[in-house]
Amino acid sequence: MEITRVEIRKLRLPLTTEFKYSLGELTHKETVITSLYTKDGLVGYGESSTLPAPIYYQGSADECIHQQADIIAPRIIGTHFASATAFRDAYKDHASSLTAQTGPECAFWHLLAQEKQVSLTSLLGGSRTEIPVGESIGIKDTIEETLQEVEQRLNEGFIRVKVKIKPGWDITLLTAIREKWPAMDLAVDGNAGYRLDMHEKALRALDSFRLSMIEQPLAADDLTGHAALQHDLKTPICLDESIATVEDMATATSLHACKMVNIKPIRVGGLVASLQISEYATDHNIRVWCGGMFETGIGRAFNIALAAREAFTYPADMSPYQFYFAEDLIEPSYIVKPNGHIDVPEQPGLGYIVQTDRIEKYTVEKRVVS
Ligand code: OSB
Ligand code: MG
Repeated sequence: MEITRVEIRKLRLPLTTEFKYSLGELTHKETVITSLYTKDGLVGYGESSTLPAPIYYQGSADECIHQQADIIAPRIIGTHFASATAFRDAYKDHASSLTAQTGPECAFWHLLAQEKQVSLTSLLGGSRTEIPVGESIGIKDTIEETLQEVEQRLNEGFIRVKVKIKPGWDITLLTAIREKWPAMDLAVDGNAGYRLDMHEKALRALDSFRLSMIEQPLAADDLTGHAALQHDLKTPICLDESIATVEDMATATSLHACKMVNIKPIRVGGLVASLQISEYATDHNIRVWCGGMFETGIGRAFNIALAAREAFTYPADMSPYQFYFAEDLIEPSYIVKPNGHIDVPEQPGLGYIVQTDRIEKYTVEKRVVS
């Protein structure tokens, strides 16, 4: 497969509702859509989902565009690649942003699926026909608002709910949720907002809410802190921000820093690393599941295919686009069925039709390398 042209677009999409978490507040979404063109006339799409500020993880949209256009594109144009690993090897030690790496690599998987005439899911070794999903609920102004959203999601069939927490927005909230729904599958995500020395009491108190996991309570680099906490808590700790590579996963495993890991292609540079990390984790009895970062349907298509692998046993963060955007970049978009699952597409390629006119409509910047 030989790439002849790379198009990189920065998109700005208004959010239909703003989203707050421990580090800040989002009012609109920026994302980078990468398309790869081959000599044989195929086009592959991928997404590097970014946030309007370089919070959460590395890589603003602008940094992504710079690395994709100036570092990655020149290394992939004109060369024949037989596998996604070979493709990734062409730039992985040269482009430091894993966010920037994700879009091109996913676009390459999309090309492979088209060339081989198979679904992305079967290319990735997935066998599920539907995946269980849940919502990630942001920090609201009032507990009442959160309860209303939880109720709405449960009515819509969502199988589990994850609520964002931060110091001071945790115990009272969880007490209120558990009072109404003693048995629902409930998880929390601290987005690295706690410190073991300052918030030990609250962190220990989380153990009494029968949570299915406590996601990333402490700083990304505080693996020993997570290990100390996991040692004392019966609730599984799930790492998100801490795990960027399979080496991080190995370190976390040897420290017993977690019992679960949230795998997001966008955080680890694409699907090659997602597969490596998930295999390492399952081999070491760490439960894996697929997270998200407000991708549009293009990025979500890769997350859905990944979550269709047997190892991904916990429901994915996979809210439908309507929760965030006025329209999706794929049509028809995926839907959450009343049983709380999303159907895994079986047709060859991405499984969804990319809406190029909508990509164009939201594009605020474009770079072409050929
Ligand atoms: O921690 O999982 C996270 C969004 C932005 C940054 C970090 C996180 C999230 C989410 C989004 O929880 C979940 C989704 O994409 O549906
Ligand atoms: Mg998280």
